[in-house]
Amino acid sequence: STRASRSASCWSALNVRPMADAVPDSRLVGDRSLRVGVIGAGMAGILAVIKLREAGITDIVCFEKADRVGGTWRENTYPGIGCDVPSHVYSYSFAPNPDFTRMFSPGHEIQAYLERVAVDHGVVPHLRLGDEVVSAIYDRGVWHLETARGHRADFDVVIAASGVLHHPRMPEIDGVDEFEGAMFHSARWDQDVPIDGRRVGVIGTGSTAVQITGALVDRVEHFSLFQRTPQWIMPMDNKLFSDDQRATFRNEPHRLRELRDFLESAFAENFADAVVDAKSERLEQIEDTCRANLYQHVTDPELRRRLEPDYRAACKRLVVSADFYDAIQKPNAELVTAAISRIERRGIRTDTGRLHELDVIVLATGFEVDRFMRPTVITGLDGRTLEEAWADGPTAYLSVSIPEFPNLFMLNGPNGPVGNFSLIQVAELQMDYILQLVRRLQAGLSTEIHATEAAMREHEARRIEAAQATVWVTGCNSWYLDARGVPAAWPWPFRRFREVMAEPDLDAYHH
Ligand code: N01
Repeated sequence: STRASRSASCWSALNVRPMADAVPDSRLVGDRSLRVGVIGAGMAGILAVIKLREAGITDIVCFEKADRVGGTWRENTYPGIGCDVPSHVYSYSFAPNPDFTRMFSPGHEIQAYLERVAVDHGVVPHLRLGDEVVSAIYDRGVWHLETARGHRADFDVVIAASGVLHHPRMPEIDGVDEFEGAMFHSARWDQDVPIDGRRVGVIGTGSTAVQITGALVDRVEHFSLFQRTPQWIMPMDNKLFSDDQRATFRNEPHRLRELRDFLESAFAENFADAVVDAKSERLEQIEDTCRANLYQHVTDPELRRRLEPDYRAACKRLVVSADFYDAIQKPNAELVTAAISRIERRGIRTDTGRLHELDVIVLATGFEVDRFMRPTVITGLDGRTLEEAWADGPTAYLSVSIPEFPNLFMLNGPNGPVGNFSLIQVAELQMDYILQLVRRLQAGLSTEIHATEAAMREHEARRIEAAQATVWVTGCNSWYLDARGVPAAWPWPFRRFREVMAEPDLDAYHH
């Protein structure tokens, strides 16, 4: 093809040896210069562009509907936002950041980090900001993409990096339209709304609400936290890195690497591997730590009773906080456990009949976690849409490939390790895996690659069975559970994920 002939000069110009490690030379039947479309310029999309460039692919367009990169970290600007995965694990392995100021970074540092990586690693020229992909149609080896601004572009490969915790979930509460104050979802924080000295109500007690509580309570006149379900809180020591420590990280990179390795294995052993084994001793230790945290910090037995969950720790995504219990016990803070019956003009009324008068309501009510690339309309082989393929819920082989959607690969796709590992680590391993498939296309060894239906079904069956041993099914409701009550997550330890991602099993693919 013309593209195949174009590629030879492209390779020599770049002085890149394609495929050297992935495919034996004797099987190299020719190089194709691939055009790759990446959807989303958050943490995973930035990574995809960097890794594709490293693989010698330069014809890349990364579509981002917003006007800045950063994904979650661009969108979530609520007071107190931070990451509960240690900063030096929540960063790219190839771009360590000696300048993180804390063990667990505030959101703006992560956003600045992502922006800097995008600049330093040559991502910027590939970005098409403010242009949302509205449809992607596959036809005989080519993905035709169309954007909201009416641009059309064709690609050989599409990488969907559109995020997981992305679409705000609005609560179904009567009277939401009646409130006369300001109201917004936590991921749509309105920076123009004054907060200081006002009466603020937050609905929800997930990681987001807990962070907001700690950050707002001292700023507002009255703080009301509307709790439907109490949360276990893991204490956190968010220590500052001193100037000396940061200088050491900068000047002696191996020290930073050692810290990262240590944190990585500690995180895997102490948390990620524990939650997938409901019987593990480590999980009991997590619960003991959380209970001790509650009992040490909350002395009023009545408040303690209202804050104590009746399900196992880490059944819901574990909340990590250094200041929540202190904050909720401040004189101007109130934990409201009566159920919300409706929102009215002046505030929130609970089923006890009491009206909580408020100036601002924050909906920290979580996300629609089953959307993935949607609402983008994606059409694969034989006109089959993603909406049809996912009629019973989103599935993918190893979270990466969907049968009948060739040459489309996902980062942080359905049923992957969301919440239990660092999503950056997950995306890096997935991207290395995807690149091995992309290299086959590059080398002309395959023209269409997509998982077989059989491989996906078998993987799903094993995943669902394994999920029965996790803590997520021990009697709580959470965003991990899909419509059937099955955890939409990776139910095995981290090392198994690493092993499976090391090399694609081509028997699982049409290729
Ligand atoms: O959302 P959530 P989140 N009436 O879904 C409540 C990551 N994250 O944004 O438990 C009343 O956890 C709901 O109540 P219930 C992290 O992975 C990480 O807080 O369903 N309440 C729940 O309390 C996290 O897990 C970080 O009974 C209603 C809350 O809203 C994920 O994002 C920071 C309601 C939703 O909690 C999502 O966290 C932030 C209603 N109608 C987020 N509807 C860190 O790194 C919902 N709720 C620290």
